[in-house]
Amino acid sequence: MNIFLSLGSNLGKREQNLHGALARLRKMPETKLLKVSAFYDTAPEGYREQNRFLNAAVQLDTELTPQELLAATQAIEKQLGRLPTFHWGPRVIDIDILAYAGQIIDTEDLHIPHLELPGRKFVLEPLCEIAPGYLDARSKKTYAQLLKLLS
Ligand code: PH2
Ligand code: MG
Ligand code: MG
Repeated sequence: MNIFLSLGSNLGKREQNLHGALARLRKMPETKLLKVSAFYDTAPEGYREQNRFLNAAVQLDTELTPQELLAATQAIEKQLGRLPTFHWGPRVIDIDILAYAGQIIDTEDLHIPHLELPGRKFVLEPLCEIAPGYLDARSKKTYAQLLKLLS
């Protein structure tokens, strides 16, 4: 299945936080991690007065619905000690659903594909390492094309 998540951390031990998230994703029910990108050290975008991030992208297979996957990733964020902060503020771990099997879903708490995906190099760079030819369901462009548009 083509389900992609992005991971990001800029508080505490960033690498350990990403590994902690990956270990927990691997333990989710009915779920298999298919691909994991390298970890990318990136400058903070949006709100700049914060630490650099470590970002990664993963591909997985799961029987969980998009809403169940959202609940599971939010539970992992909580387990790893994420506390509420301001929009785009620093976080121990952020797990965002980027794409779910080509579907377009817009509900109050969930937008798939992720609305900010096309403008974010820190998302597209790791994503292009694992799935450059995958078609973004909103823009109908591949991740490689979207990344190219940013440079
Ligand atoms: N996440 C944000 C805001 N800005 N910048 C980088 N480099 N990496 C992130 O993961 C990131 C960000 C909000 O989710
Ligand atoms: Mg995010
Ligand atoms: Mg998030």
